[in-house]
Amino acid sequence: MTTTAAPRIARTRVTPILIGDPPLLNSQGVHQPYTPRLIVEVQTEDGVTGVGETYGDTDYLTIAEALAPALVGRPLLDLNDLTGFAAEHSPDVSGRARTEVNAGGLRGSRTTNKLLASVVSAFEVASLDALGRTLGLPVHALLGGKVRDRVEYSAYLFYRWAEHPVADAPSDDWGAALDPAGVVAQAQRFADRYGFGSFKLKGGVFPPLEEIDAIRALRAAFPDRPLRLDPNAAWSVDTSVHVAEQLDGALEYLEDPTPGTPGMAEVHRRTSMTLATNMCVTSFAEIPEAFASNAVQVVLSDHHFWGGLHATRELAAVCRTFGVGLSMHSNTHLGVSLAAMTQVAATVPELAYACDTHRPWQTEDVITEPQEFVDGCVEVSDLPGLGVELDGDQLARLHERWLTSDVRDRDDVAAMRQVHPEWTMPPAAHW
Ligand code: GKR
Ligand code: MG
Repeated sequence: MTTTAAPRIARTRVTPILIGDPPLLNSQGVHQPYTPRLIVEVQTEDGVTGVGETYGDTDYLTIAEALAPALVGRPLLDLNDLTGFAAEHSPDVSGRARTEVNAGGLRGSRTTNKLLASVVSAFEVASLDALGRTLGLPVHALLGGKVRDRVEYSAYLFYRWAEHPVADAPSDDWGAALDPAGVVAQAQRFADRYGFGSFKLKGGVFPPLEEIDAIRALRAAFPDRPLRLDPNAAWSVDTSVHVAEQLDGALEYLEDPTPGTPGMAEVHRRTSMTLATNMCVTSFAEIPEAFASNAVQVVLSDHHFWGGLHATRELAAVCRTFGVGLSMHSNTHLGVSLAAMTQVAATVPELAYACDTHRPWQTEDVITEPQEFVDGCVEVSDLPGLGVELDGDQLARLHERWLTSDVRDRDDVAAMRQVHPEWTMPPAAHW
């Protein structure tokens, strides 16, 4: 059934862009100098335009480019069957040949449904932005209203090189962080510059004992701040248990220490450590087993791969029902995604943990006034829609970069090979 009163979609636009990214290290390798994102625009027949952002690798772009023209003529308000509609209008990307490109592995299994949901989320957000602008209401009001005026984010600490090892790469002045002292210095800078009150260290880079030392150094430097460690499932169950015992009392939570729901359940059973995930619970289908076995105590939602802002609120309700905590995962993103994250986070009463964001690592954006982090928080905009304006010149510049580059997919393994030619994708639980 379709809604007839709402304005219809008259025009859609999908713009692939490449954004500069620092040499951040993780269990697979290192971030490339540029990473793809997609900016989606939805314009109503009244000429109101809404914007959304999502992952930009080839599979996402392929789906988005097929879905965008099919949406023209649909009522803006038909959001509840957007996923079904998208499934009908999507090309099959399941069999696309891949080499080792697997950044998706850092976000759990890479299923066709998740690819679809990630694309749908951008169109859902753009539609809500357009609807809010039409009605003069912020997106949070369309979701039932905000329960807080500011959303707290945590500082996302990465081991990193000072510079990319290739010519003509973007650069910044953060310097290298390759040991506990470097991690503490990075955390101090995050705290001084943005006021972040909690810290997450991306682990899985160095042997676990070195990462334990880094957390201990952070604990000594910031005795009262919540700390998290996320090795992206690089550890075996036994290693995870060892780290959890060593860091007992030092961590707010341990994130995805080991792959898979059964492994996570065993780590929790043997240690009582609070475990968070953006890898083993990434879709509704993965919830029953994980909650029944008490494998995770905090789900890190990502409105992109959960399918949008309404889906995020549905996830919040399920978590509430089962007494599981909720916070937010992030990947390299710009201000449109941050605005969507902030709007939906503002509506979830039980959000008890500061959300993740990569945004401070980005030095460019596609919005005219990038959000500021004050005391680690982003203010919840009450302006119509998402409360951000696209910067057409910036969008065109980053799209031009995409057009003139051959980077189409995030590939942390290939980036690492620039320095270590023998590097291959490390298997999960390799430590
Ligand atoms: O940006 O290197 C990274 C992270 O490792 C990212 O890809 C993860 O998916 O941020 C994510 C996480 O929390 O696991
Ligand atoms: Mg994670």
